[in-house]
Amino acid sequence: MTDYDTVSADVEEEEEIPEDHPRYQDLLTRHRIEEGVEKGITHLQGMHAEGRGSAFDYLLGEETIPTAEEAERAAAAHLLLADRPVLSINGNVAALVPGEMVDLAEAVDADLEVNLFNRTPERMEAIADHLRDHGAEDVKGLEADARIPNLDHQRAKVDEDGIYAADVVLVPLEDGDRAEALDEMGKTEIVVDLNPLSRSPQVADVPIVDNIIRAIPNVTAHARDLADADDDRLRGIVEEFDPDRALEAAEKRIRNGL
Ligand code: PTJ
Repeated sequence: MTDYDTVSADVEEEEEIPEDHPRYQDLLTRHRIEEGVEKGITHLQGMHAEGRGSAFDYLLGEETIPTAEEAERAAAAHLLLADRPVLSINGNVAALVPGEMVDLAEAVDADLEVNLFNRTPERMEAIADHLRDHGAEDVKGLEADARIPNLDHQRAKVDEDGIYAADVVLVPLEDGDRAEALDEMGKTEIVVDLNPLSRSPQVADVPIVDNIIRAIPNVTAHARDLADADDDRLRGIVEEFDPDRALEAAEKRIRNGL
């Protein structure tokens, strides 16, 4: 029998966390964020963000609800239809799902771009290196030769041939005004956020209310499943998806339980 009491904050390697622990996913997430902070990838504020996410995930039952699964399929269809899809990476995303983001970028032929709220050259480099260690060939965001209009903080800094020129952008884990500014630029936005009331999912074309640890592998699996689908079929999936219904269903699950 596993002695769960020995699974404490002093876990050094994630393999030490027993997979049959009832809070396995949460312990794994916490461990990756702590490690991200130690490596200079994740900002200390990322721990607060993770705490918020974790509370919502607890209320959602720590599972992918049916409307999130629909959103993940719609996201895959959007990314496959896109001419210039870009996946945006911040310090939490880099710590939690680096290899999974590289896999998704490969599955839908998207670029990866580092975009930070607490931007420093050291963190930009550390995250780009971390993504390269997980198989990324080209990492954008370091040039920062363009600006998102109507946004006066560090997240406005983007690559001209990356987020600035993208038609579809995946925006994970940020409750902020960038999503609105990207929306004003006419971009299609896919947002991953466990809080359906956050600003970013509220303006998204596809709000995915799910833990990023589950969401990204699911989007990749749908993209692989749809790899041979023609554009009409992909457009059908996109049109069938209703963002308001998805947000309502997630909020209902959080407020009322099952
Ligand atoms: O790396 P930087 O400098 O760009 O900073 C990134 C953080 C995350 C610190 C910054 O974007 C931030 O402060 O974010 P917020 O405003 O706390 O928003 C993060 C959102 O992500 C919240 O709505 C959380 O509920 C949600 N969230 C946190 N962890 C997860 C999550 N959603 C999905 N999966 C998660 N694991």
